[in-house]
Amino acid sequence: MPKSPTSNRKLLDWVQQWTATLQPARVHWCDGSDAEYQLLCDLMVATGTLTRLSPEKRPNSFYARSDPGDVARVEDRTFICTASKDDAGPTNNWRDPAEMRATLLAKFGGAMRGRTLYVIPFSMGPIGSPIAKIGVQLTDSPYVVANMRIMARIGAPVLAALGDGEFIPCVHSVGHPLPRGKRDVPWPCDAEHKYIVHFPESREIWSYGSGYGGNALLGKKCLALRIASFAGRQEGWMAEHMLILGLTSPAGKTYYVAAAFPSACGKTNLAMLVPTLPGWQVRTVGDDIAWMRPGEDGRLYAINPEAGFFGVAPGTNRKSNFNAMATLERDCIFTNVALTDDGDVWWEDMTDEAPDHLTDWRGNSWMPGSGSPAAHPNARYTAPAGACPVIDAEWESPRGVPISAFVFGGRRASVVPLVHQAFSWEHGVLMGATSASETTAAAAGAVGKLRRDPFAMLPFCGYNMADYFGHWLAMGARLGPNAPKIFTVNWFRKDERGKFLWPGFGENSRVLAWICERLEGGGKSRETPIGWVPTDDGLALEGVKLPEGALAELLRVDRGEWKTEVAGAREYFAQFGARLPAPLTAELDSLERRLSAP
Ligand code: SAT
Ligand code: MN
Repeated sequence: MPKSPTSNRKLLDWVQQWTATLQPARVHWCDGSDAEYQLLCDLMVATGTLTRLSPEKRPNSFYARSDPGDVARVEDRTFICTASKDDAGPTNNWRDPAEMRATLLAKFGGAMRGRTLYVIPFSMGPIGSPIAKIGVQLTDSPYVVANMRIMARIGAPVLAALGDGEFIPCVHSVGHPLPRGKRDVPWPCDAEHKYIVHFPESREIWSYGSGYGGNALLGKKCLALRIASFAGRQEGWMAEHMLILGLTSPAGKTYYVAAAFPSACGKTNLAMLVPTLPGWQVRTVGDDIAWMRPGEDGRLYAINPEAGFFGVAPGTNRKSNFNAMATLERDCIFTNVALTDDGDVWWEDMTDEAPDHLTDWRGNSWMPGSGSPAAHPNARYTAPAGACPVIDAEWESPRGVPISAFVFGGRRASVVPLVHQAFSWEHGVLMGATSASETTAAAAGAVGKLRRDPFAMLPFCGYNMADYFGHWLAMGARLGPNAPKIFTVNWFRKDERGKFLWPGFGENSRVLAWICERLEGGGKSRETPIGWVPTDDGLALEGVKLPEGALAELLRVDRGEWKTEVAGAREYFAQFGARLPAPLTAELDSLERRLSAP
């Protein structure tokens, strides 16, 4: 590709200005070609960033081991910089935009010395889709370029679509300049000084110090969720932390469902589920993010803005996610999993038994019983979505797919039943706003702690969460009778000995089938104070082996426990003050009344 393959003045000026600040040794405009990808991968093999996996075992696939200080998203280093602190809201880390710019400009000054600055034009969403958005990321990490090529549409076709139009500028540096004569490290970063920074009002992203996942692949959480959620409120659409799946009934009718779960709670497994319920079929549109707009017919249409899966590897196997395993057979990048002695990858629960010997994610020799996991719990694969055997025929449709139902979920050992349906859109918004989940390894910090994670957007909402609730209410009013129906699921309820009550995975199709029946006005259910719950014979359970009493416990709604939930929700809502939309308080009051009614 020529040195500057665009005539977009704004883009050229922006690249030039940042080149002056970052002082890279050279600038490379990414064309997104396969030849470029191969060249970059070869380069990273030479520098030790990547290991090529055995071509017999996993063709065209690579392995990366990160710095142990750079293994997950860093929520306490993620900032929303709006002019007014209240516009970021109490759930975000706010910084004054001018102060943050000054702090970061000092960090970015000379940050790319000795390195190549890669310019990555990328499209979130099918190129040319009316719902898609174009960004341009500057980065000094070839690992980021290679991952972005899988996760988004990048390069020359994006520049062509951009023309002289607007793009979202994204600046990224690993923060590890390379003085002349100094040897590079396999995973350069500045682990102690990470900044993942968003300026939603001017739609800019600045990320410094990390090379990992959502911190560094700026199209994903930074653009497609934080900036897009802000833009969606301004422009009347929605950017959500949701998988999208198509479910076809034995009668041949397809329903598209969008489901919000926090990171590492099984979105990818659900999106690619192999139904155990005979006659049903699941197809995948996306596994992490949904962008949705009302269509001309008044229904809500969703696209997957991504082109790949950045999934949690540990726990993935042929039983838990057959289709993911098939997707991972070639053309992938694996990060922080373990390496087998014959040049393949392994992670916890990939097979029933661990190999006799491995090299773990830290590069140490590992044997079963070593006492520490071989793969990091947030080890990831980066895989092209098109390789998924059950990818939906419509997954790249520019207009998107019509959504019939929203599902909220999280990890809850108690209280929340297997499935329940909201009485109304407003009640559903309350469900989303009050959802909570036990924390996972996807973000740095404690694992297994229950925290409120509204709409699974706590780490990803680019503005005041109370205004976000208001936006949901407004979208419902606009969609009226075309609004999707809203459900909450919980695959993770446990018995008193701490064992999961529900087998999950493919069996979740039984819950999805009930949801579809409800959409058609059927689905045997009973009214409870918290919503519609299946009757004891409401779910198709032939062939599922549940322990004695498990079903009753899975569907149990305990008024006392739910009153405690309501009290917790009130406390949580208090932080939003007068900004909390009144209909949410009204919904919470009604719920409380129903719980207290005889
Ligand atoms: O944010 S990441 O893309 O690293 C993964 C996640 O937390 O969902
Ligand atoms: Mn996610």
